[in-house]
Amino acid sequence: MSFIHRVIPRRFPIPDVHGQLTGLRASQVSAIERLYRRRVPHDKVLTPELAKTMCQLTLDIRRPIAVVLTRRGLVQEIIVGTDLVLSPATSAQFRAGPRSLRGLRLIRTQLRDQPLSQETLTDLAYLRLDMIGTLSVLPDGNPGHVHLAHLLPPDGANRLCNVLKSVPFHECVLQFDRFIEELEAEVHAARARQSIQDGDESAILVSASPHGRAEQEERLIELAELANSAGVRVIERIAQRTADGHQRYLLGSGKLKDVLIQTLHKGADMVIFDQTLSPAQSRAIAEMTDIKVIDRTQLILDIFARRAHSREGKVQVELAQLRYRLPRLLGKGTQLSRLGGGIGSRGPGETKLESDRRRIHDRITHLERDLAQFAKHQGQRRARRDRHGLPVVSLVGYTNAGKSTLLNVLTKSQVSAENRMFETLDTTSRRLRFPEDREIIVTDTVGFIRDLPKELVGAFRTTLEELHEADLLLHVVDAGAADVDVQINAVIDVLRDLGLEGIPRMLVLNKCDRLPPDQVGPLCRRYQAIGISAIQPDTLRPLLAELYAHVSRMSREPTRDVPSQPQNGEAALASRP
Ligand SMILES: Nc1nc2c(ncn2[C@@H]2O[C@H](COP(=O)(O)OP(=O)(O)OP(=O)(O)O)[C@@H](O)[C@H]2O)c(=O)[nH]1
Ligand SMILES: [Mg+2]
Repeated sequence: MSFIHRVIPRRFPIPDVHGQLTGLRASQVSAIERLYRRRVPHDKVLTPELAKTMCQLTLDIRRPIAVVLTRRGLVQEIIVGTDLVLSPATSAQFRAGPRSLRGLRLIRTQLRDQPLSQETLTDLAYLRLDMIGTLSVLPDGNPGHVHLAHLLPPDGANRLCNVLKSVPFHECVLQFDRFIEELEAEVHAARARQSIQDGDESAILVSASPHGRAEQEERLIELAELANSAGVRVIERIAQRTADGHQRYLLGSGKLKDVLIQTLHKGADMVIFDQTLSPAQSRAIAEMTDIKVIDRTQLILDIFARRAHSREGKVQVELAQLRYRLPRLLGKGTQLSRLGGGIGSRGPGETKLESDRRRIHDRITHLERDLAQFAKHQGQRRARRDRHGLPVVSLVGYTNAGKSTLLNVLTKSQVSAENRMFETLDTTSRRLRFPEDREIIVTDTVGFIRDLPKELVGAFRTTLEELHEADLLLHVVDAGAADVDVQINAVIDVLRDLGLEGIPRMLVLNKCDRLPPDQVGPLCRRYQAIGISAIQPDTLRPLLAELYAHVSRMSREPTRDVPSQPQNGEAALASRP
């Protein structure tokens, strides 16, 4: 008998038993290993024979034993002890997307008969198992009660799972294959209803920082605007106060698990963190889940990638994306693509991400060379413009403050202005002619935001350097924003970083039409600003008067010897009060 046993070739190498094996005898481990040979018919949760052997072994080793079963009834994994971690091979082979179940069920023995613990139900939801269950071991080594639970399709309610009434094992009549087929169909139907309703990709937003609730909420509102600007629908916003410091996952692992469970349950496609994830945090999270997890910087880079139209803009964005990804490309082979990926397939493609660091370095060098070329041409453009000797007024400000709208109304142009963040990436210059025949050049450029990713500042340096040519910076502020001070300071910080604090500045409070009329005056006095509404041309007179006065004071006199080219953007609008 033993001879036959030895010569029967194993069709598959027997995988290891995982978990708490210390102190077990080799014979005990081999006995547990032999469970890998068992088969369970499709319609059964567990066979009586397998249940009985598991119970006897449990009694022998005084530790719980879990079997992870596939839908075909094979034993995929055996875990001894209470810690439930699937092996990387199993996680890779059986993926759990937000739209499906994992195709694995787990049944674990327990020495005392107890209902399913909260922790066990969390594992069910986190791992998106088909089913989870415990099997109590009777003192004589026979199976006692079985406790089973399964996930529920998302139905708007917050119930994640359903716990079935416990029954003695031999009375368990659940027909597993039919049950799981119906459950899966319901999950799919619920997801299909959701995608028809919304179409777009969806996300759960998370802020984890030591800041107070109000500040985090304010930042989450801005993050939601950014997400919308990237075409991502926000399903939920979660603020979590954490201790300052370098957490492995940015927030506690229990809380992160909660977030991931919510993401799976609600069918969201990704999690977006307001805080920048360090390369180590990105890697640790990627090892924990298949769900796409990105941070605010990646989101902003993604918006830039969507909006970049000019060749220069595209090069700048790709450069910023690669610089952001480079330190994050140190992970293990299979994780490279997931780590680097943005929202869709925009920006550098997967193949580039999977290439080695060397090639990314080469690409960066190549792009930097391209950018230097652009910068040279830009220098020539500037020189040409300088010969005209016209004063340059540059519009700067927080994204969505109304800079492009103001350029359009001042210079009768048609630059794109929309209610979404980072609509403008490329610089546009247009002439504004005052009735007195004095001309200036007005330039509109990319907007700023608090904590502007440093990769972007670096890559957009050539675009932003144009601001050095300005004789006056018109700082446009959305007067109706909830956090006017924060926005003003964020812009001033960026200007300082760019070494532009020496250029005269004029503060303009835009969108005053959104304020009650009696608040406009006091607000303007408080900030020593000029109040306007770019969508109401009549309100621009004081601003134009100030502009005219400013350029008149400037020593640079406009030269008249170069005939001005006919321009689309010539303004006939201005008139002095
Ligand atoms: N109510 C009101 N809306 C305005 C005003 N000025 C601009 N807007 C709106 O604000 C939104 C953003 O305007 P843009 O001109 O694109 O803002 P921007 O500063 O150029 O934004 P970025 O290019 O993203 O940095 C658009 O929907 C405009 O119609 C205003 O004075 N009042
Ligand atoms: Mg704009």
